[in-house]
Amino acid sequence: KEIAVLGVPLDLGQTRRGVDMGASAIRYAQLIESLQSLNVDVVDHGDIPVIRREDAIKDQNEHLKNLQEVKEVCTTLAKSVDEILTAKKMPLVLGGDHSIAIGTLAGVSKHFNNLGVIWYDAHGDLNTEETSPSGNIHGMSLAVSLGHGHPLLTNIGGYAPKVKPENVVIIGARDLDEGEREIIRELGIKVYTMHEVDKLGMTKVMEETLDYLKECDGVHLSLDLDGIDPLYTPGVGTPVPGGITFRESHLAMEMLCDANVLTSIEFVEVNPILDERNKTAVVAVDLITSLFGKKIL
Ligand code: DIR
Ligand code: MN
Ligand code: MN
Ligand code: MN
Repeated sequence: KEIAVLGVPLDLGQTRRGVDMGASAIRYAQLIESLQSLNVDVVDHGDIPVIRREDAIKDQNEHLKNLQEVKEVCTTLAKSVDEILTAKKMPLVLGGDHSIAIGTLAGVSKHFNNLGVIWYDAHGDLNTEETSPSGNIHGMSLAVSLGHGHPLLTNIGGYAPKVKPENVVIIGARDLDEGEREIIRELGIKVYTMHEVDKLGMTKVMEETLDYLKECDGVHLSLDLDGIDPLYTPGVGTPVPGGITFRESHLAMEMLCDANVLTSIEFVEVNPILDERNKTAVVAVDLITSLFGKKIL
């Protein structure tokens, strides 16, 4: 199956500059070449057009920053992802900040009746305009995909919700806002916080995750690089100590590869300006190659 790489140089879902260069940093870390050396059929579809911060509306709702701009970019992204899946290719979306998941999932979910989502992240991204302490849409993208949030976002693609709460698994959470804890409780979302990762070990976490999603007809992996410990991935806008290790993440990707369940993938929040010599993008490429079958032996 052909892999279609799509960059989304959007930084308007949060306030730190530089995450718009994430897709370039991942390409510079030899993503395409590394996949080709595994004999993966990969085509780089380039970047989708985004609105630059300089051109964003100046007078913004501080509780929902850059709403119009994020909506427009996610609408374009949803169309591109939809076309990739219609052409029977697999989308590999590179952020950009995590608000782009709204667009990716809007494009992906119409192709599945029962889409599963693995949200690999230090955060829940389950805020709404009412609960968000920051007003940043990258902290709302999972809530929006579940149908909770501003209608301009939840209705992208013309339907909501994109995902059912019982088909979502969050892995790596260690920084949740109070409103996010409430929605997790209300909707009964499956969460493996760092407590469970420590206690069960990544093998069990992934076995349980795969079992939990076994009725799904597709599975999307949304991987926020801040899910991994900032020791390994310092180039992210909101680092949180005590994260998933490099080895645990490798194992998780290898188990996903062996299970052969993923139907779309996105890697987000790489910020080369905050990084150390592109270390975070290199880890991203390393994890992606594990997803596509790279083995040590
Ligand atoms: C925080 C941070 N919970 C917010 N979220 C981040 O702004 O809603 N998500 N960084 O990845
Ligand atoms: Mn306020
Ligand atoms: Mn996130
Ligand atoms: Mn995060």
